Amino acid sequence: MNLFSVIIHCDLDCFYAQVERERLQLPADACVVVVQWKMALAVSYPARKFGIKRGSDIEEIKEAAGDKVTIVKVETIGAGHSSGPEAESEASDANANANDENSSAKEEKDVQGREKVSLARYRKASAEVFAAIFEALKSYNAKLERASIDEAYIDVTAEVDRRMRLAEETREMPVDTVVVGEKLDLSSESDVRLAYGADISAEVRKKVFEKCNYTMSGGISVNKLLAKFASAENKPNKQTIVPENAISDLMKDVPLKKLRGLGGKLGEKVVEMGVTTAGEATELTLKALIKQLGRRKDAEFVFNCVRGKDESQVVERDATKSLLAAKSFKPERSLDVLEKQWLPLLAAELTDRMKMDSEVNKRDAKTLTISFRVKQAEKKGLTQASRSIPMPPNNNDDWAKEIAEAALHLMQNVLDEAQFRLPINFIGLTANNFNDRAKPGESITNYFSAAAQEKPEDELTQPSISDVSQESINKRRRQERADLEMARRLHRFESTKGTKKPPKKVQKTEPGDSKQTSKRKMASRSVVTTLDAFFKSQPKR
Ligand code: TTP
Ligand code: CA
Ligand code: CA
Repeated sequence: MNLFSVIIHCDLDCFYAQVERERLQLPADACVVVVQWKMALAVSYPARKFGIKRGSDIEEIKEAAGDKVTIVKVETIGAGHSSGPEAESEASDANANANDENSSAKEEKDVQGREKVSLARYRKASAEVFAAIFEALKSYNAKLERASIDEAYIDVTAEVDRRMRLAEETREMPVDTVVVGEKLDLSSESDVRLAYGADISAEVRKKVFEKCNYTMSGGISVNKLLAKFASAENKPNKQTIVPENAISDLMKDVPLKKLRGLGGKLGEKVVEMGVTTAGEATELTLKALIKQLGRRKDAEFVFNCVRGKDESQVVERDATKSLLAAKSFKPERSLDVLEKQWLPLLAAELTDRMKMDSEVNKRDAKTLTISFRVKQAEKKGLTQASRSIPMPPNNNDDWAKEIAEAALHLMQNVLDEAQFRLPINFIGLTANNFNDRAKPGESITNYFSAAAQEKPEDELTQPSISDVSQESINKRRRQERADLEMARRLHRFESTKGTKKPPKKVQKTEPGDSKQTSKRKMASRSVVTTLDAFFKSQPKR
């Protein structure tokens, strides 16, 4: 294992809930729950004290916290109205909006049938966060990989090298830093490097807080796997170091499903072998793992992962590889309904996002893919089908219409094939295979774009279908135009970045607002270490 790498993983705390708290100008300690179709998606940390979790039902939420909690519905687009920022759901109405006793289950179902969720608000917030992260890192030689809408890996190895060479300052560990294990081993170069990493992590988190008022948690370790694990250890608004000497102790009790890559089917297959923690899994031989998992590659991945080993690199990845507009709905037997209602809505959403993406990321999608779940004639259940064509050019106002028509045509072709037929209960329109117009060095601006590789936004829903109004599409467009303007402003701001030298004296950093800092005690196995004297005596490299 390369113990000289320093990797930071940062992840926003209760991201959508923080976005809504800021939008509604609520205090830092507000209990905010963001719900989608009556189920909690994001829960602020104060609200979690009432036992509210992701997945909690809206009735449970009200029962647990009554009027102490602000429930905000995820914005939707579709028929009749938009619950977007320009609609009525502003601060004072936010509670009424979701707490309205008259909104019966049936009405909710109807809304699901007409509308789809829109993550535009959170994408925009994500762009602002990444702009702040860039600002914090701009004069450093750091690699950044955007891992999702609210998290990133940063390889700061080179910057740590530089700081170690310059180390003259007296410094302390950032205040909100937790070290897993006894303490940092000050005679180990790897640990010293992590301490420098903790400084950088604190700087990044502080910048995000100053610019966006969002708290973010950080993990600092020698690889991505451990950094990701660490960032989740002491949420919210803390950063956690996993030093080398703590790895084996740490892995002993870690549930397999908490490790990156083992949360899903692969992890389940390992659990089938009678182990539940990473420590237990270290007893499994590579041979046994190959036998159980089939592929040597998977077995090796698991073998290393449970030992805290991860060779994967931070890949400088900026913009998302594809843009997706998707909707799940009640199985639909009429192509007419799909043609009139869902395709225009999805095509409008996709073209709006492509226009914004084109401006910000200086690229154009070459391929349009339509994917949908369709019935297989011979078998029970639905199966995924997808077809791609060259993206229709954006040369007139009917771009969305052309895309909807092209998608319909592709869908008809599939339905003409003997093995497929209606119904369909999911449609996704994807723009991918981008043609890059950016000049070298411009890729930094890519971060102002939408979220990373996206999943269908409302896969879990089973609504029915009715009319889609042009008005709500127009409203959505107005909002996207405002978003685009914001992205442009951010772009202008970023393009003026200078080559400021880093400050000589590293300040003690205090990211975040103490009001919002968790009162939760640090884990008993963790201590905060002062490195004052140590850094003074470090040999120069
Ligand atoms: P997470 O980072 O998983 O969670 P979180 O930010 O809400 O909370 P934490 O402090 O524990 O990190 O997800 C980021 C956002 O993505 C979250 O606010 C809501 C959204 N999300 C979904 O919409 N569906 C999901 O299944 C998950 C996991 C997240
Ligand atoms: Ca998060
Ligand atoms: Ca996350």
